Amino acid sequence: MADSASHAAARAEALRRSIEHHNHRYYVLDDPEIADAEYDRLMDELASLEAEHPELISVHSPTQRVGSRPLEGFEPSQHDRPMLSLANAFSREDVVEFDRRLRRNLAVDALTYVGEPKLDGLSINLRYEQGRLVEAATRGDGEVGEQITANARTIRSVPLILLTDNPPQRVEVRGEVVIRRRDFEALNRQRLARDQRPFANPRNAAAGSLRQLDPRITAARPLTLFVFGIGASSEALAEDHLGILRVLGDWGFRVNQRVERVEGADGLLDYHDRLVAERDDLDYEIDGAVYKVNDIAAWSELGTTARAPRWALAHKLPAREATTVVESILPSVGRTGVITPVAALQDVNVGGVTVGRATLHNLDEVHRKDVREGDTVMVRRAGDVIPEVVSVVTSKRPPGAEAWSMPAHCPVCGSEVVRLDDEAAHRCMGGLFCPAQRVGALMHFVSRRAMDIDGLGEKLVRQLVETERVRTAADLYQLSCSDLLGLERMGEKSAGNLLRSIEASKQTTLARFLFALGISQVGEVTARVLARELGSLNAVMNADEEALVALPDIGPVVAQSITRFFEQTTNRQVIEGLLSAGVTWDDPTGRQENATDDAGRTLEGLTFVLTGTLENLTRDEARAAIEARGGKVTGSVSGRTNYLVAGSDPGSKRDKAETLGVPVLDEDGFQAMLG
Ligand code: 9MJ
Repeated sequence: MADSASHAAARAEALRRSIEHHNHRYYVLDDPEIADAEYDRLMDELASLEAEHPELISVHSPTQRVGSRPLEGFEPSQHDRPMLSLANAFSREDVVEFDRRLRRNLAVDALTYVGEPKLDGLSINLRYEQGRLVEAATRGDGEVGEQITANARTIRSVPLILLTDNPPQRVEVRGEVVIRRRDFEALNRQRLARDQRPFANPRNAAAGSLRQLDPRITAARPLTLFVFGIGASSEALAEDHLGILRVLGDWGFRVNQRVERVEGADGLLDYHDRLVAERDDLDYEIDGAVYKVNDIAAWSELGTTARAPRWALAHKLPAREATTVVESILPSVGRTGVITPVAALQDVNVGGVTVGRATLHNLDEVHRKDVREGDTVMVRRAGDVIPEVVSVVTSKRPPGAEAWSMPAHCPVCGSEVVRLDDEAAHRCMGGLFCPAQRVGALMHFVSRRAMDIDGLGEKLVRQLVETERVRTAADLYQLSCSDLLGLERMGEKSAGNLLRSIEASKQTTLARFLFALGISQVGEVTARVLARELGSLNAVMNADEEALVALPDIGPVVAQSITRFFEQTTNRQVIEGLLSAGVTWDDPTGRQENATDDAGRTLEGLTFVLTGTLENLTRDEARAAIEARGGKVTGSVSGRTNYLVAGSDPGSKRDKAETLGVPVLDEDGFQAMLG
């Protein structure tokens, strides 16, 4: 027995070391040695071992990174050594003067420095005892910060155990937590898709993520730690700063690759210039260069002021923000019909690039920031992302400037613009007709589960639209062989195949046809309900909201979207075109296709709400799976909700479900329920 326990302990230790090693390869060196599946297998083995032998679990196990429960609040945490800020230099003269002053104070002719990019994130202090992470804290006022240990543990580039056999007894490691640019863009895309307000910039996102009381939320945010030094240490680690950074790298931390040894003031200025030139290519936001004297013996000689060490300097980079005037606010129609307000600006140079437009995201954002035509605004450009309006200088507002409103009609096609009740976005309702939406609408129309026209990929659809051979779906049925032969890489054989495929698609079902129209909120399942319950296209087109809401599984938002769609004369014209081209169905209800689904209506009568990201299903797929089993999906949690399905980063819906006592399913629980 004792033998098997000690065997398990040894195996667990070996697994932890191996996992930490691969973690370091992946999250710090960006150079994994094994496939994700293999890594998962190691984690699974460790987790089962720990489940069998709970006495083996410790907070330093990689399985425990996201283990903790939400906190009530943050405890204060006193740093062993204060976290000072940095003195600033705004000009080249400031840098030359810094070097001159230090050389004078040290009575030397020349100094060697270390140049570092100054990352724009949140500084943290990590305390390790005997090589194990015991506490993490924000900078706070420099003396006392907030303890965020559970959150820091979720950051994969924070080693839980240092990769060394002889760590100091106690040491503070310091660095900057950031969100890399590509991770930030993905995070904001995800937030917009969930109608959550996007973060203004990576810094705010990183700061907000670290200050979450629930570490599970932090765990879902793509945070990265770059270390730049140490605080108090029970042992001297090296004689110079580069040596310290080397030791930190050996311990498993990420040290910025653009850290360099530079000589004298000329070296510093040259380092700064190169950083400015490379700024847009960096994957993280920086707001300056940091210069540090390399020789640590000189640090105590130079000492510190009340705020900052005398041996270091932050040299600011040119600002990426500028003020300019909003000439007009234009509604811009995207390929799915979503209308984005865009500010047309008086051209302005922002950090070396001329900016003439900035996104305002959606109408709520325009109102929240209260941006009006004629306003003077602050705009920000960060890397390659679309410039944004940050705020309005209200003192400069011209008299009579009026609040902006979304136009009632699409600026591209004149169809009605509607905001469906539970969406942040406004949409053009002319889905079948609007030139801005042509490619998107056609791709959907021809897709396998819609009209199922084989051989029409996106490239081809684009060519057909760009050469104006096709404007609406109805035009597809007018294509001739000679129309197709003029296109790139289109031979007689493929043209013939495509025409046959188009011809074959004419015989369809009403359900498929309704789905193919691409009505917002109408997926396959709703299309089938409409076909089954109403029986004919005319009945669907003429149903009012009241009649639609009376149908099973159709709520007010879907009903509104359907009636608005068919109210557009332009959409009706396209539908007429399709019918007169010969699109038809014998079996209006598509009963055959329904048959298989009706067999398993295991979720009949149950109402679900979806939140967060599921790993193996998109939101639409999860919805379809529920609807196919007779269940219903609604947008918000209420007393009538039977289950909340919560993926990662679930947001406020989860809190609400817990308050109301609504059971919460994770992805596994949900899959089990689907069978
Ligand atoms: C940042 N933010 O990247 C320091 N920093 O050193 C770097 N901050 C720093 N160094 C001493 N690279 C105090 C702050």
